[in-house]
Amino acid sequence: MSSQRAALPSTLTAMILLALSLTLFGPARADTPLPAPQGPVVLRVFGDVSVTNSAGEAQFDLAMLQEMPDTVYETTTLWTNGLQQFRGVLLKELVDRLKIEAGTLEASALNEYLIEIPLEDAIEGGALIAYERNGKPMSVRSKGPLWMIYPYDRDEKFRSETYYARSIWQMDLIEVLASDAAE
Ligand SMILES: Nc1nc2c(c(=O)[nH]1)N[C@H]1C(S)=C(S)[C@@H](COP(=O)(O)O)O[C@H]1N2
Ligand SMILES: [Mo]
Repeated sequence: MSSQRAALPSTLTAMILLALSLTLFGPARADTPLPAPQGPVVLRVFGDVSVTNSAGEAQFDLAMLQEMPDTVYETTTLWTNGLQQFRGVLLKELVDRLKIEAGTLEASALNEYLIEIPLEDAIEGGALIAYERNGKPMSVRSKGPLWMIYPYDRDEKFRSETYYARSIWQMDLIEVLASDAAE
């Protein structure tokens, strides 16, 4: 009996909080849940993507990536000496956040390098958009600020030309190619 009476105030509280947040922040548009970047843009996702925060694309500054759930891979790589610790956002997190459900990703880098990354790599234990190496942000000179990393030590399949080629450093662009266009 008293539980029903207690439920009413909490519902009211929730409604008031909702009304208050709508007043304070304005109605969030369903198709633009991404906030605008405040700092320098480090990654732009364009093409067949509907979740955007800019004209036809999703832009991220470093802080936005850092606020997303992070993953750490400890692994050696072809390009570094000794065990490395990479922290970043799983490609899966990015893809989920942007509601990308089909197609192929074409990632490109500051040096114009371009590689296709299949959506199948967007899984737990798959591609990681690393923004930190051994606890520090990566400069452009040391293959940053974003470097696609795979857990090479964990599975032999990652120690192959296919995954080495997808290990794109200085990544700044991802184009989402619609599945029909990619075939
Ligand atoms: N930004 C960028 N990432 C890149 C490349 C590149 O040229 N630029 N080369 C790719 C390829 S084809 C491979 S096999 C690996 C290894 O490159 P490396 O042999 O130059 O070390 O990095 C990949 N990532
Ligand atoms: Mo390569």
